[in-house]
Amino acid sequence: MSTQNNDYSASNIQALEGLEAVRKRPGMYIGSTDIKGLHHLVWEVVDNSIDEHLAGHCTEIHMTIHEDNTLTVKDNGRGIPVGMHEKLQKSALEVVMTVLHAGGKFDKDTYKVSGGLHGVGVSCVNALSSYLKAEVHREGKIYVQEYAQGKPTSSVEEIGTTTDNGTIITFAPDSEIFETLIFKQETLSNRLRELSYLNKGLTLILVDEREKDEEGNYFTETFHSEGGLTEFVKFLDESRQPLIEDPIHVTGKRDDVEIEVAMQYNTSYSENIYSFVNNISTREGGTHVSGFKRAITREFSKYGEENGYFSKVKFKISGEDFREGLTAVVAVKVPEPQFKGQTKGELGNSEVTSIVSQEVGDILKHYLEENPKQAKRIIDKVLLAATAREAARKAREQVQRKNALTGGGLPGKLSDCTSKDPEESEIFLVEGDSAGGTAKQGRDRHFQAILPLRGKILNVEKALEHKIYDNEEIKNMFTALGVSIVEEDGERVLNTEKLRYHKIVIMCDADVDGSHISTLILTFFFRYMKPLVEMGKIYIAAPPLYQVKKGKKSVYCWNEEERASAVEQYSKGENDTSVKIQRYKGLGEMNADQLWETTMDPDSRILRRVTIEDSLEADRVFSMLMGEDVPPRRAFIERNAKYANVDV
Ligand code: 0RA
Repeated sequence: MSTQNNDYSASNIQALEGLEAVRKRPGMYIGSTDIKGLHHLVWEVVDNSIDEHLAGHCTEIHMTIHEDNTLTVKDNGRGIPVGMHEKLQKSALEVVMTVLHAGGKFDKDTYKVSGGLHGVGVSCVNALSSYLKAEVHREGKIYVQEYAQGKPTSSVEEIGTTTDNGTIITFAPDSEIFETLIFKQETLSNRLRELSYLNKGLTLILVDEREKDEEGNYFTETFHSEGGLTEFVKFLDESRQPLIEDPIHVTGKRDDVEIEVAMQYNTSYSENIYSFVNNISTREGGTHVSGFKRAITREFSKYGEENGYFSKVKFKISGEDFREGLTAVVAVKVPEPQFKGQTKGELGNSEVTSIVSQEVGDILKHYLEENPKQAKRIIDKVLLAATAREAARKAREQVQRKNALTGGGLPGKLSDCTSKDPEESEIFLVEGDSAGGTAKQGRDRHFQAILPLRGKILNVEKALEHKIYDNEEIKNMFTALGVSIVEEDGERVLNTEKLRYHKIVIMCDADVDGSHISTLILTFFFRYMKPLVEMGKIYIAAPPLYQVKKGKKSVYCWNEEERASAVEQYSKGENDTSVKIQRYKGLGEMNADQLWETTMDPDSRILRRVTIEDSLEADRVFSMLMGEDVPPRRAFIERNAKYANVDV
């Protein structure tokens, strides 16, 4: 199969050494070899197609997940060049596919996505794939080359003629490298949707050949947006009530920095600012977001002062108050972005702050002058936010003072662990007093604490902040965990220095009510203790759904398949196939030993860590599941019914 010759030139060896390095230390190039790293491969290929779009040459990107979990990305860009590379004396296609960082060296006339977090080059994808095929349609001809673990297994072959332009990359991630090879449809779908809003006019199509409908058609989704960020904001606020009719839209360019912002105010209390640099999400914000916030505070303050709206206010209005109920997308394109922070998710270029601040400021000032009705509505909301914040501060201080008076006492309901080392301590938040009792008996008291929560906890999505401090369960969670909300420069931040447990485990019944309660607790963490979620401290316990028994033997089952196979195994060679199945309706039905064994014992339990892999989607889902609006909630539940643990 291999047509590789043995006459390695110096450059050949260099190229292979580069790719060897990628295989030796994949983490250095794609972050990790888990499911995140796996998807990183896809983004690497897609980024190249997006670069073609940014350069004005590509209007469509097709992504296909094949049945065998290989993946194809097809674009109608210019096609990877195939001519002879003078210096390396081989086809440019082979150079792009096998030389580290070669891809970007060909044309420098646009902002490259590859300036950012990704940008290790499509050759990295090649190095980490057991098989890859590159097909190029260019100048009337079709060219193909195949590779294994980054090494060509064929020369660049001309296989036919074409009237199209473009590149088709098919690859199989290498099982020697990756812990999992299964692409997640939802992850790919969410990012393609996001890319369609960030690149208006571009069509992105996802086909998943692993999923067929009744008529035998593959799962297909098409993403295309003409409205860009304005539509993005509307999508994010789908289940919220808008405060102004249309999002405020800002576009501008200064000193080679391109800016686009869309912002909308809604009647909720949450602030949601999503930011991007060269199409890459900057989860930790950075200088572009600082510039945006600065403009909001400055322009609204000025407008409010000048129009006498703040004359009666007796306390300081903080920056946060101007952003309550604000959903915004801030996207910039920067020629040479510097990424900072732990996960490189923060833009560092200092010049960007004032550029964004001025551009957004100019348009916002104009908007407020031209739209006094809308401006008044927003200012009224700001005043409400400031008043509520003042009330929340008082309520919080009262709770915290009370704690101080009672010697920082822990909640009476908490059965604490004996260890005082947060690194080894865990807390179980348990639904109901009765399950709490069982958990208390079953636990290892050395490192496991139990806090029972009563029934349905407060839905924080619908409550004002100061109200949440009246709630017993919520107060208990703050005190038991040892975290507090403090104000720094008028901004609320969660102080986690005194966090008492490194694992916070939500343990609810495996039924519909239980999952509702989990969602309420998660909503609380997401809105008021988000850093704990980001730090990966929040877990969900997975109690078994069934116990299948025969004589003295028994086995726990977590899903239908396990149950079916257990029943089959136990009934082997017997006429009587009613062997005994117990369905656990609630945690309370297990005795303490069973609960320990199945759900709490670190050696045998299953814990699911809660991540904000896609906080944008999480926010939308929380506001939808917990909000007022019924139709989207029903649609979501129906769409996801097959994933939910349906109570039987
Ligand atoms: C190098 C140079 C040019 C385009 C590309 C690579 C390219 C790479 C990929 C990967 C997936 N799709 C792609 N499309 C293009 C510039 C081509 C030119 O100057 O004609």
